[in-house]
Amino acid sequence: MKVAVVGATGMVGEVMLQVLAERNFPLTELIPVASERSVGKEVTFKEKKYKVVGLQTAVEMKPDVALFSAGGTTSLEWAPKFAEAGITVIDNSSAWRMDTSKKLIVPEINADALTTSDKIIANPNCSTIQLVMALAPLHKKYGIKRLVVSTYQSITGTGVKAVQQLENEYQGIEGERAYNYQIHRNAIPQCDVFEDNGYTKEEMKLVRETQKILNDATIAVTATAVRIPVVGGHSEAVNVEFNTDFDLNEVRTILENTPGVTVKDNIKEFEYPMPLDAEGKNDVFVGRIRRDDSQPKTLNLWIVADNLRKGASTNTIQIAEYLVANNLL
Ligand code: A2P
Ligand code: 11C
Repeated sequence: MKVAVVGATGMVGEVMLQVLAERNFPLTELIPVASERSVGKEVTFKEKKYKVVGLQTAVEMKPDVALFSAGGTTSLEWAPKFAEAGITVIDNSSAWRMDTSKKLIVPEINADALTTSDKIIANPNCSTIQLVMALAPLHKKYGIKRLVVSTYQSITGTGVKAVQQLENEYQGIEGERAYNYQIHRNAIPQCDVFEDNGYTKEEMKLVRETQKILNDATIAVTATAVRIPVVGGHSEAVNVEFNTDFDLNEVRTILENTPGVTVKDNIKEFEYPMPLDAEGKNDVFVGRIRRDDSQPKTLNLWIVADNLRKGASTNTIQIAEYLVANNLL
């Protein structure tokens, strides 16, 4: 497999290289791609150095698959050019996710929808992936009626500039800002831009992408997405109202038996998921599993995952692994 990583010098791109190496992806040639600013720079993969190339050169090198994480504008312009050249694109930006002709894939949930005609495949947003990983098996069993999601999101979701902003603020250095406000010692109730309805784009991704992945537009979702000065992953407080009642022990068993989900829920020992522990791991962690006593058929959960791993790189690479395993490239 000849693999291009578009955005190889970015936060997600770097983790993609790590995950490709760790999972021993059947890769014969790596093509690291970034903006013209980075052409000629070197990236290291499995102790070998590779020179970064530009997008046009990458198309001409005809990789089998291109893993895109270089922002929506780059994806909108370049994913179709790769696809026209016969290269399958797995895109981590928000550019194609809600396009009705494109599939939005979390392999554990809906990879069986993929066929050889899917040349641009969308990877969902990080906060959606960890949410649906925990909810899909429960939806299957009890049917979700309504979800209330509150997120506590890592600055790594914004990229290198935000990590630099926090570091500068921590050290008391003036510098360029990724956010409108100081993030150090703060919580900013804005992730991504505002839409006309008063919600942020990140909040609406949680609504629309969840319905698309679970293939059920009747699920009501409302969300508040908040940026906090944390690095290791995104956390979510989730309130789920089901159509049918559940047994709490059965909910635990379902989650414990879900591939890619780890239940960490032992309050006697103060065990619950936290971004510090999730960092660098591919699983989605679920804890604080309890009934919402204020209304029937309703559950509260706390869900944490490394947003650069399962929220981005790992999910993208799992899609690529599925395509290889099922001869879909
Ligand atoms: P570069 O390092 O050359 O700017 P992050 O989100 O962590 O900031 O990373 C964004 C990634 O997307 C980087 O690898 C960046 O490359 C890449 N990128 C940004 N703009 C473009 C572009 N116009 N063409 C190709 N790659 C781009
Ligand atoms: C965040 N979810 O943490 C974002 C990062 O739509 O792919 C990725 C943005 C996206 O703010």
